[in-house]
Formats: sequence, structure tokens, C-alpha cells
Amino acid sequence: MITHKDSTPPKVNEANLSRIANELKVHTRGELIIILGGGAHGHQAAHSHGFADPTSPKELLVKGIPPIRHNMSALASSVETSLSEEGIPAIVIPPFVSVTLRNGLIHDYPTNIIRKSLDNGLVVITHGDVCFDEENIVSILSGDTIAVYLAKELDAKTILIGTDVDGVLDDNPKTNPSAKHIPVINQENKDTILSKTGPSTNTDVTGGMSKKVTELLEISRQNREIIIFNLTVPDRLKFLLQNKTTICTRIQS
Ligand code: IP8
Repeated sequence: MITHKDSTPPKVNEANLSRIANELKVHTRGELIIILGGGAHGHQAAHSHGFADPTSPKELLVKGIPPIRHNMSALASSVETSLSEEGIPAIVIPPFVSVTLRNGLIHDYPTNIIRKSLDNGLVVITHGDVCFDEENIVSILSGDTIAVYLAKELDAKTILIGTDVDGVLDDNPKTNPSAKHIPVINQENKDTILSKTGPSTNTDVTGGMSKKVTELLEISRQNREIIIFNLTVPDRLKFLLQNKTTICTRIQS
């Protein structure tokens, strides 16, 4: 929602971005990390350089590094600017410079600079990225994977996942208008729900909603709030930050 998904080359959706930055101003719960998904900025360049196809030649993948990095840095920098305009002191810490993957999974993810930034009152912005991979030269690191990793590593109390749908539905709401909203996913209903939830639409090379839910279920536990909500609808983020009720899906243990 902060990128225009159908625009090529990718463009920041400035109106949505400044609204979201404004809603973030109500955050008073302590340390905050903002993790950006790829949106059109990451996924278009990743797709056109073969990252969705396991048989792509390594030269094509390597050629994709500069445009993906360029686009994600531009997106993160726009977010930093919008937060700064709202008086929120934020810095960007890009995964590419320190994270390595192995077969697409996190191999090494130093968090000391993130920790020090939070300790000093800074809001950390990071994002899905292209990263060197010990086995596959380079792979895409998804924002959702970062969220799960950092939540575990830094013991996050709340994880809010903003998407462009009302949370998890039992079918794709863009193709099936009568898709039913699911307010809570837990151990009891997860298998039924995951069998129905397909990948997201658009050019998503990292798996979409079912992968998101599977990864989030792994870190669900008591006293940890995990929520998927619609960030395209004004005020929902604000309400969640203020502990007010709004439409969303809660992932519980
Ligand atoms: O949208 C993907 O992040 P995601 C990042 O969170 C890139 O899966 C660079 C495509």
C-alpha cells in the first residue's frame, strides 16, 4: 500500500505513506521496528531477474542485485522522510549489508546495531531485501521472515502485519467477494484455514498469505500479540496501536 503495485517503474504512494506515518505518531508502547515488504519496488525487479524461478542462471540473479537494492533503498528512504516529517526519529538498517542466507533461510543476522539503535530511542526501519546466499549465490529475504526472526531474537511483545486485505479470509477477497473473514487463527483451526488460503495476487515472489500465517504461528505464544490487518483502511493501525477494537485476524497459540 505504500507502493503503487501496478506501476512500472515502481512509484511510492505518497498519500498512503504520509497517512500511515501520521497514524504511527500515536505509538507509545516503547521500542518500534518498521519492516517493509518489497511491494512493487522489490517484487518487480526480483521477478524480472528470475528470483521466482529456481532454474534461473546465477548471472541473471546477480544482475538483479543493483536494481532491487536501488528500489528498496529508495522506498526505505521515502519512509524515513515521512516519519521525520511527523517528528519520528528513524533510521534505515538494510539487511543486504550484514545478513547472509543459506538456501533462502536466514544463516547469519547480526542484530547488535538494531539493538543499539532501539536502546538510543531510534525507530528502526528495515525491509525485505536481496541477500547473499551461502548455497544459491543470492536469494530474496522477505519482510515477513525478518519480522518472525526479529520478533524471536528481540522478544517482541506485539507484531502488527499490515496488508491490503482485512486479515486472513477463507478465499481471495479480490476474486471472491463473499470470502469470509477469520478473526482468530489458532492450533485448532489452522490446518483447515491454511488449506484454503492461497498465495497473494500481484507479482509476489515470496509466498503470500499462507506462508505469512505459517511463519507467524511458529512464534505465537501467550503474552505475544500477533495481528494481521488492513493497512489500506485509514485508522486501523492507529486503533490497534491504541488497543482499540478493529477488524483484523489475531494469530494465537
Ligand atoms: O514483500 C520481498 O519482501 P516481501 C523483498 O515481504 C523483495 O516478501 C526485495 C522482493
